[in-house]
Amino acid sequence: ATTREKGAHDFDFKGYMKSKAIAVNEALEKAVPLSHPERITEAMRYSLLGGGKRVRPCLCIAACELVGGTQDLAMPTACAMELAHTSSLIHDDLPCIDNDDLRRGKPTNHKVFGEGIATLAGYALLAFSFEHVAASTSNTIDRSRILRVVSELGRAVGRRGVAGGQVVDIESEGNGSIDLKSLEWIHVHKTAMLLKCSVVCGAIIGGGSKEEIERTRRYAHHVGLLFQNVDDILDVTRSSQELGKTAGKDLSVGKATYPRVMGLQRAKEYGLELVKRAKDELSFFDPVKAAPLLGFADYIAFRKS
Ligand code: GRG
Repeated sequence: ATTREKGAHDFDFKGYMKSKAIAVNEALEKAVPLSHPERITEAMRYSLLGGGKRVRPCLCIAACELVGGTQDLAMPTACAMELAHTSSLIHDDLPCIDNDDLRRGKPTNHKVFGEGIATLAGYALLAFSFEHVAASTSNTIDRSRILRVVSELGRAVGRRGVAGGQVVDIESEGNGSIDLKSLEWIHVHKTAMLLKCSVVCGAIIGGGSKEEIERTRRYAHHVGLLFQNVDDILDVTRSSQELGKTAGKDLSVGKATYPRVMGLQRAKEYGLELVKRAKDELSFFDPVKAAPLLGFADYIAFRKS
């Protein structure tokens, strides 16, 4: 292997993620201090600071660094991605949507603060994500880049992104004959859009070229689908372990998943195809600089839980 390839191979992905997540947690803590009216800030902080892998902010920082920017320049934008993500989780758990009692092993926001406060905390987090990018991004960053970030974020969370994806997901509930195209439409919008937005905005802030930005966008598109593909496969394999090797999950009932739409074996093969496609987009970059994003694709593809 050449020195460059060796460098990429030796990359300590877990160490990288851990150090970025610590920095992101500190920045989030400072961004939303406890203040009047305390009840809503408490609710915002409960979901924002109570765990979470910080995947989106880490992707944002990694993309910024990939194109020559720094962690500090990317931080307000990286935090904005987590603020918007947290907002969508709070709203997703509400009784009127998924009606979940637990999130990250803890009672959901509305279980602790009530539905009214949880709804408002979700809105406030989403609104603040935009304010934070606009108000806290360094003055040294060209204003046109900040405008592009705000526009990408708005698109990613709105009707052409996360919210639209959730609507189609709700509408498709109980549809036993959903095809691959419709399944992926939901995943692209509900999950991949904010992941794409995170890397794209990182690359914008870092001063990436059009080609660099679009490469990272396509990379994250495949990673987003991979994320769901692996989730669906783990769901089946987990159930088969619980039920004994021969039983397994009945793939003919329940919500639409990759194994249900294409069969378990084909779904696994497709996962490998997605990780390859994601990494192919990065072959354009210096492999040492692309190591965090390459490591991230492997981390998603080969995770066990
Ligand atoms: C307020 C933006 C907004 C949208 C409202 C409710 C809704 C519309 C959309 C639901 C969006 C949703 C829950 C998508 C699933 C996203 C997903 C893959 C969540 C899990 O992400 P991880 O694993 O979670 O990164 P952690 O806990 O690590 O943060």
